[in-house]
Amino acid sequence: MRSAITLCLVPEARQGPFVFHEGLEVGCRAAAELGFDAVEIFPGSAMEVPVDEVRRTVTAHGLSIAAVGTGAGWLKHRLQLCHPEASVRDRACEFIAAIIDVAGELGAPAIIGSMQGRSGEGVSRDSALVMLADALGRLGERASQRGQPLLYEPLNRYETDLFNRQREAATFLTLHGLHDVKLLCDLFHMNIEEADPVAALVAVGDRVGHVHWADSNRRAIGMGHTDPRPIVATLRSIGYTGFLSAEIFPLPTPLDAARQSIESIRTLAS
Ligand code: LER
Ligand code: MN
Repeated sequence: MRSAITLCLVPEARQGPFVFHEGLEVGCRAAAELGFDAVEIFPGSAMEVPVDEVRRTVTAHGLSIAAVGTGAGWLKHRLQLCHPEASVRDRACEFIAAIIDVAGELGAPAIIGSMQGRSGEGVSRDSALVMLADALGRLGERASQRGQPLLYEPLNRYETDLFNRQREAATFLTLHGLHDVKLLCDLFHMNIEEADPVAALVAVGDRVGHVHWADSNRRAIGMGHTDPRPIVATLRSIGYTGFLSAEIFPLPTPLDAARQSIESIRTLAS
């Protein structure tokens, strides 16, 4: 398994679960010095990902890009895939599609986490799921044309009511023939929602496309009460060879969080 660390380019997301916030060059230099294989980027939009410049910076540091987040569409523009207004849903899809395109050029998948939205006034959960399936179908196909999966992330109950657990999400993807969509298994959300995270990973097997490597309190693995050993053993047993990406709070300092993350990955999963 390969190591990655989050690098946020959005000032509005300063309080979010991202480790580096000082720009691409500074974040890449720190990630490379610590020995990470890759960075996971959280940009304000596709326009903030100038492909040639990003490729140059990342490769100059011997890194690759693990994934690109789309959550700024929600955070900055309040776009989401199951919004009651079709025009907002369309803009949400366009926002994500543009990120899929630049991520694809950089050899990385895009993530749909908070952009999935939730049911609400005028949208029942059932109709939200129809909208979600439709969007994942179109966006998954676009990702696949660029040689990438699309990463769909079940979130905890305080962030969405669409899917909180891996198994239900995998069943939904299969039911709708969404073969281009893989699951992003965030260990922080799983700690809240899964009765047995290990059993959940076994159940979804090769649907696992990416892992957010976070402890129970969303700090670096080792700073909370999750036991990562059975999780790593299970990921190995299901043949997972993708990224363990530290999407965590930069606590007590970004450097401490990053150092603890890379040490845990080296010790347990390299
Ligand atoms: C995104 O990866 C995530 O985990 C969400 O909790 C962000 O709000
Ligand atoms: Mn996550």
